[in-house]
Amino acid sequence: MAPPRALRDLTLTLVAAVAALGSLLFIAWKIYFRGTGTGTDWSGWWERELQELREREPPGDTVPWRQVLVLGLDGAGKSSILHYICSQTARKSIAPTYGFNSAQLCVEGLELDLLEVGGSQNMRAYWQHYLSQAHVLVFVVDSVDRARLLTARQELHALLDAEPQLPLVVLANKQDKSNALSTAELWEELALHTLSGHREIFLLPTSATWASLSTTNSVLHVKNLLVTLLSQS
Ligand SMILES: Nc1nc2c(ncn2[C@@H]2O[C@H](COP(=O)(O)OP(=O)(O)OP(=O)(O)O)[C@@H](O)[C@H]2O)c(=O)[nH]1
Ligand SMILES: [Mg+2]
Repeated sequence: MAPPRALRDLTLTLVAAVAALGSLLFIAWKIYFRGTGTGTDWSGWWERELQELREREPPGDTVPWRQVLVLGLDGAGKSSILHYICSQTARKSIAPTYGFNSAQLCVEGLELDLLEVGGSQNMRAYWQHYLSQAHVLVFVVDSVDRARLLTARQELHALLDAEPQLPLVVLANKQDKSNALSTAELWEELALHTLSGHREIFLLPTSATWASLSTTNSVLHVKNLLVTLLSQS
């Protein structure tokens, strides 16, 4: 005799629930053991991710490929600027970058690979590993963070010592703030005048805010500069 319809429906519901629970447990198990099963920790995980990114094959010869390495102390505005360049919109809030952040842009016959590596202290030791693949270094400075200008300068000079030919674009960011240092002041504070005369150096005022989109501090000028610079190299 066939079971009553209500009992059949209840059985089907129970089977579906058990299957869904099983899937959830399996996913939870995978996530848990990805971090702990092989004895690796969080930093080991993202280091492998960075390594893969670094070893990634550039695309074929058809479209010229250029890598823009974006560095600078934490909170300087690297992610905000990348977002602005790629979407032409500003973001109200943005999370700190733990690891890296990358974006691709096809513009005027070039494929630009924009790679930000986070700026927190523990990340800075890894910056230099990304220099050799880069076609240009964009170094973002928080123009109001006077307390850390010396650190920014030391980090920048340490990077440049390793790559004497690499073109440099310094962005004096957060120019929308009333107490921002001017580009002339930052040129001095960052000791850009002491850098070798063979390197191409640019210093641009920027502001990654909505209000600045159509001003002289617009991040869109950075995009134009990068395209001009990288079309020649
Ligand atoms: N007023 C103002 N705030 C900005 C500007 N650019 C970024 N910010 C803010 O500064 C904070 C840090 O910006 P991020 O873009 O996360 O900085 P980051 O350099 O990527 O920092 P890490 O990823 O931690 O290395 C965020 O709250 C942004 O909204 C700017 O031009 N003007
Ligand atoms: Mg960031």
